[in-house]
Amino acid sequence: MDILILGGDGYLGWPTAMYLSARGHNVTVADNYFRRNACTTLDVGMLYPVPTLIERAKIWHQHTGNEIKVALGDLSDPEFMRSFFNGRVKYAWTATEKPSTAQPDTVLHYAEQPSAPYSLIDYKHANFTLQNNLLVTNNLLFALKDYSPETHVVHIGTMGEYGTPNIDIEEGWLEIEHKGRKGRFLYPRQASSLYHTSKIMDTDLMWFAVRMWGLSITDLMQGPVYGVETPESEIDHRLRSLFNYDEIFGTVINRFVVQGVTGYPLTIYGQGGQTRGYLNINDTLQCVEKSVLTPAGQGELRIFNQIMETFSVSELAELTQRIGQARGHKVEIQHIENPRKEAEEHYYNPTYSGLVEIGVEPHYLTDNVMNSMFALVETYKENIRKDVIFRGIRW
Ligand code: USQ
Repeated sequence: MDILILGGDGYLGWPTAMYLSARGHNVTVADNYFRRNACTTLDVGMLYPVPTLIERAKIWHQHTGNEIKVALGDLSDPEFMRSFFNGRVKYAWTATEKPSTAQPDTVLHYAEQPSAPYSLIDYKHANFTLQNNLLVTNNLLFALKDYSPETHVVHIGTMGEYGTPNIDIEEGWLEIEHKGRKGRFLYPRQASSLYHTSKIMDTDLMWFAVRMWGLSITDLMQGPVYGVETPESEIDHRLRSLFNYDEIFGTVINRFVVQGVTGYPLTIYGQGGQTRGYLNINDTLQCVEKSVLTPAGQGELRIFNQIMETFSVSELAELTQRIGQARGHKVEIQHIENPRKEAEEHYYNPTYSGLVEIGVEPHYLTDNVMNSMFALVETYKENIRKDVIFRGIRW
């Protein structure tokens, strides 16, 4: 398949590009380096330096002979987005002289500002989040309508769209009976950050485009992802995904492992009863691949909940402490005042069977997996900056 990955330089975009390239697909990545630039501007630190997208594509090509085409630009600019569908794309790097101009069979849409704290730094970062995330999605939908309505979109949404309701969470849709009549609606959504709210709005835009123009879209409601190593990154450490452990871009498990290694007391926000569905980065890759191989129908918005198991923050802290201490680290647990506004004790019972039904085989957060994350972070211990771990961006 011809697969275009929007946001191909990010934490998930680059590992996905290699995973699909290794499995015989023709992959193009597009990115504007938002994530790297934001990390530099906000001085958040990264566990290790990561080569540019072009360098990574060249390293991948040297090792495998496979080509990942690179295009650099801002997808919130409609002309850049449309260039992938109207034959005007200008690549920043390709391995071959004449790149194919075929329209993609699939577009993976990761090109979003992905951080809840970033979206609430101040009104400027809130505006950027809304502007980038909604315009990229809208530009994609119009490009498909105008040039390529049969292309299947796989979008990364978030479990945070549902919030933490006091009823079971279904996979995207809810059958409602009201005054004796029944209808099927998007499951009620109520996010607890502006970033998560932008993803709700994405879903609404995509649902509109599916109804009006018959597009084919899969929306993956993903939970927080952990991990870094994938089979493809094991080929050469320079192919590893970027790894953040700061308050803005680091997800909680990755942060806790770094805190454990560096002796920083684990930052449990509030009571620690916040429960979420988590998944290993390797399962993100599987879920996306299975979704690509079994596309949604034309005129279908298909929604899967992309999580493999649930944990509370306190359970994650206890696991980190147990594994860290067995490896000789001093791992303290601390509860700090929650900078976020979120329920700290709540009901949480999401359904997540759809992806397993299309062939995903879950990896779980076992002691072995935690040990391998610790082992990797330990090798970069000298790089860890304690000053970026907590800065207290308040809601
Ligand atoms: N938390 C702590 N201490 C920390 C960091 C986080 O207690 O040091 C808590 C948070 O308050 C939250 C939970 O851990 O209750 C998860 O936080 P997170 O930062 O790992 O995840 P979140 O902000 O929800 O966002 C991440 C990704 C986002 C994705 C989302 C999925 O950054 O792109 O959409 O996970 S979900 O959480 O299911 O909405």
